[in-house]
Amino acid sequence: MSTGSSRLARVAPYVAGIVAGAAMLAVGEVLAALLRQRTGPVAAVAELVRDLTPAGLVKGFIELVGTADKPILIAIVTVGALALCGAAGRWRFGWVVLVGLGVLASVAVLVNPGESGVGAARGALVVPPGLATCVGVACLAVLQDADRAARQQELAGGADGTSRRRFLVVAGGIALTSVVVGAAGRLVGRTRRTVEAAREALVDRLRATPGEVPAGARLDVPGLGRWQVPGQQFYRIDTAFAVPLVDPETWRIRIHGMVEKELELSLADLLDRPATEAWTTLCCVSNPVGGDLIGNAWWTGVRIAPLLAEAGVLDGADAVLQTSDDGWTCGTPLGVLTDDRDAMLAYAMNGEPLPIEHGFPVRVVVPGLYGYVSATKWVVDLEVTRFDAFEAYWTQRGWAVEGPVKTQSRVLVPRNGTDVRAGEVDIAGDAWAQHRGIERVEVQVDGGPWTRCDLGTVPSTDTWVQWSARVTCGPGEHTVVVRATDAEGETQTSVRTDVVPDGASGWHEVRFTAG
Ligand SMILES: Nc1nc2c(c(=O)[nH]1)N[C@H]1C(S)=C(S)[C@@H](COP(=O)(O)O)O[C@H]1N2
Ligand SMILES: [Mo]
Repeated sequence: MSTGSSRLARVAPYVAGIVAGAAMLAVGEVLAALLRQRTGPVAAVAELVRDLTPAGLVKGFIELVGTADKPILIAIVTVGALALCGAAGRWRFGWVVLVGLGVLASVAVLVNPGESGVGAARGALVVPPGLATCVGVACLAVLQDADRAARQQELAGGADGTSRRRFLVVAGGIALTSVVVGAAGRLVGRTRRTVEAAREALVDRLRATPGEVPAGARLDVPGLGRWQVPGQQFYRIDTAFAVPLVDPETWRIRIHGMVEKELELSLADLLDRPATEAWTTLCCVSNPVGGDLIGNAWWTGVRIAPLLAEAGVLDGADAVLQTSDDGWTCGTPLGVLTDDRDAMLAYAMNGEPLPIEHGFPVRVVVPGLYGYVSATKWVVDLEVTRFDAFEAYWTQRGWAVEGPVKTQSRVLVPRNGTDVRAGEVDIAGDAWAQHRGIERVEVQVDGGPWTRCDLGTVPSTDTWVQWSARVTCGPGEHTVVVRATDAEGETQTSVRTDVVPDGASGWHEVRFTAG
């Protein structure tokens, strides 16, 4: 055996590991791009590393390298991952290292504050690292097998190098494919980056105010959470595995159906019209009692009522069928779009262009209705029609045709199952009954009398209301129940129902221990 081939035999396990690692990284990136996720697994890990690094160090690093911080961090993560994979190549159970990296990347995308989403949208986040790990592990197995075969042949003497050549061909093939796949990933990801850039370019054109939280809306109880929810932290619900990427320059909305005159508007047309700004709390019909599929934001856009008036709604219409760029539909009662509430085509959220995941460039926001019957993201079509003429996406799947928000309240402080100091205990949370308003919130501790809570002051009936109460709790376990009464005098029912077909009802209950 020549020294050349023995040297090759020595580095072959590392090559196997690095090439398998490269395949893993490439597959992860291309899948994330195909699913139109904001970041690939590598960038997600880089962001996690940055977030876990002490702020002082991060600041020093940015001062040192300037705007090159992200590419440098991504390069470090890439090289680090490949080095670990290289080391793993030497080991029979090297796949464990790849699985470990896959788990790390999955955690990184799941905790990434820039990736919103629940349910399917959230689950889709782990598809790229998950499948990439499978591919990486498979490549490693193939390469380690090929290396083992070559080694055996070399040990047996009469090596003519065929097995070693085979190893090289397989490794070269996988490496080349990885480069091509990785490059394809960059190319596919470009659409997302283009729309992201178009969104950035709109920041100054919108002239939306950032929304100043009204004095007294936010109660000062630790753990209660924000009254205004930033876009990045806003709950996300939609059926889109790959978020729609809509070019704001070519976006149009068509208003048609039972109207005298069809309207078609571009984003520039909307921006030319009088803007309306309002606080509106959005919530999801599939939010269980005490759940967190709810958020409050400052929306800027154009009211829908004047647009419908301009189009001239014909007699007999009672609904508007909304359609999104990705074909999702919902049916909204005509009445809530033509009365005096701030039902709007929103183009800004908290003073910025809508985040892509929340409907960029334009979505509908309607105070008082659950999102599934009103809040179409990436909206492109409003058809004035009749409820008996269509079935929308969720009504086809067993959900109610109409979805007014039910009066609800939840305890956020203390959290269920936590310990507090005995004595005076702060109980706090929020309550909502959009477009009716919250008049009263009461808590009941350990089945005792109902205590009326202090309420935050809110600018309209369309938002959630924070509440708090101070109660005395001796050492031991306690149960607190909350109930809200809307401004029409209706107290929320204690009857627990499931979220299907028209939203959960029932009182939220939390247990805690004082000591
Ligand atoms: N295009 C589209 N719009 C949609 C949905 C959807 O699946 N597709 N889901 C709706 C539902 S069920 C809710 S609760 C709200 C959630 O809006 P958010 O993701 O901005 O919080 O969007 C609504 N708009
Ligand atoms: Mo929803």
